[in-house]
Amino acid sequence: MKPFYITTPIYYVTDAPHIGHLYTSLAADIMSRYHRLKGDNVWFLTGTDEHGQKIQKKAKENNETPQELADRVVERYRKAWTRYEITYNDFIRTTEERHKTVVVSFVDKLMKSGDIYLGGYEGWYCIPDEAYWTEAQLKDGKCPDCGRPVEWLTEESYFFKMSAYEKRLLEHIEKNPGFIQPESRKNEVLGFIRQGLRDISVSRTTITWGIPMPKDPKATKEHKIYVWFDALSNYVSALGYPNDSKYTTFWPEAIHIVGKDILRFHAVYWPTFLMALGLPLPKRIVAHGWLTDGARKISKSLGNVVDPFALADTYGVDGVRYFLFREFVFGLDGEYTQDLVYARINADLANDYGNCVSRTCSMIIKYLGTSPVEISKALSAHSELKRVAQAAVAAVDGEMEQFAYHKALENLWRAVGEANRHIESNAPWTLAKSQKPEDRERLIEVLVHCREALRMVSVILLAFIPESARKALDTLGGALPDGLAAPVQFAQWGAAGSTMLVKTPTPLFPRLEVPKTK
Ligand code: ME8
Repeated sequence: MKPFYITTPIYYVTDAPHIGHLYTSLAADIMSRYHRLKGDNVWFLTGTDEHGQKIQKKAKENNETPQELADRVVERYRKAWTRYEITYNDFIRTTEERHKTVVVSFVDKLMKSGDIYLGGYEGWYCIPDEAYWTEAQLKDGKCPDCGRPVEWLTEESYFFKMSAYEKRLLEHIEKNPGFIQPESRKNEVLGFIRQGLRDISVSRTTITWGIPMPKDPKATKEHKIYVWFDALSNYVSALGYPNDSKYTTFWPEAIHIVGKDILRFHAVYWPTFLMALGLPLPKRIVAHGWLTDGARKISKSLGNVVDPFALADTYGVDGVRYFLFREFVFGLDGEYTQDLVYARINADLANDYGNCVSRTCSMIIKYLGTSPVEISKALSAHSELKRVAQAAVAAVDGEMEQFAYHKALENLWRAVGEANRHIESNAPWTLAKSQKPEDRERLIEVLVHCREALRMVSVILLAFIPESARKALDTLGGALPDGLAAPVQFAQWGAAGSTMLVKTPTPLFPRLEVPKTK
């Protein structure tokens, strides 16, 4: 079995998840499910980022400890992922011992090799404001916020020698064209590196909520490890680095899915940390765009968040899963509006797909009887629908390899559209009235082809809309047999054999009532 390792960012526990977090986690879930269908050995990691100033500050505002805040919010994430049937294999929290030990061992190693060194952070400081300013930010040599005098401050800090890895990182990106995806984002990263990498501060003396730096007699203050160094290490610590076989199996296959906001941390900081540690780099880093509202990123701080639970209540889990990956191009920003969700669900899911499954099964029951029928002959006949369905399913793998979820779905819907046309143009209800044997044969052929095309499409849809696809397959008499090594092969024409135990359909996606806007 081919190992396949996919990760989401670990989310901050400052607040409950919103539609943006959901989007990334669903992307990883769909990809995981698709690779399981292919028979790969999948490891899907998600989790939460629980240290740092943001969390410390938020906990203080709430009058709770950072750990209490983390323990409370992590449950919101877990519940949301359960609601959306997100099939992660592991959930890491950075406050867990298994993680902290690895982070400390990494820092220790880099201190010994000299890649992390003690230095000073220098800058202007406004004591009343506790704020650092650069020379350029000062106003007439004074604090730009309060106008009071500033002092030159040197704060002790540990630095990571990122500058030493600039050339190697550039070479790696150039030699491995698929390392950063999509291409446009890769160019942004290259542009950033070419401006020159500077050593970065990897410790903080001003915060208490973090992993302590290893003891160092040279340090005059207590340092906590910089939250990004801590957080990025989760992808390795969660695999049980260094001794667990999960690490050796999965790490070389790692694919990180991230939002474009945190690409630099993943495509510059993380690879240089790994180079310094002498560890292999992840295979791919795939950055997606933002879901926006009025062209502004949807985020808690902008106050325009959309709650995953409310979405599921209104549109259904599979409605949301489908919408997000059919409507938007992974990699580009996507403007979220309610109207788009209603339109997609009603047109594509209720009308095109759900209705086609329903009418096909009803007609099979009505005209062909529910007993198994001899269908091999019908299956071997040619039709445009057969051609389109086979082409659609064959194209999916290439699209998924490119993380082009929308194209995979677009292809599958071509087959669904063709099935609907096949029904309209052959009018099975007319054929059923005829007494001619060739019309009877044609009737069987038309319905068998529709059922087969829908069955094939539904096998792939198990990755996208799992519950509905399972229900559709069951109705179509094509439930996935247990124990298939690579279930995706069941999406081949004729793979379900020549019996067809179709069931009375119930609506897969009831049409949603679109609220009237004023
Ligand atoms: O950055 N559209 O956590 P975070 C699409 N802890 N995706 C969005 C989004 C939006 N409007 N808003 C958020 C952190 N996301 C760090 C990560 S990883 C080692 C540490 C998604 O809670 C997107 O994946 O701020 C983005 O990168 C992530 O949530 C940021 O989550």
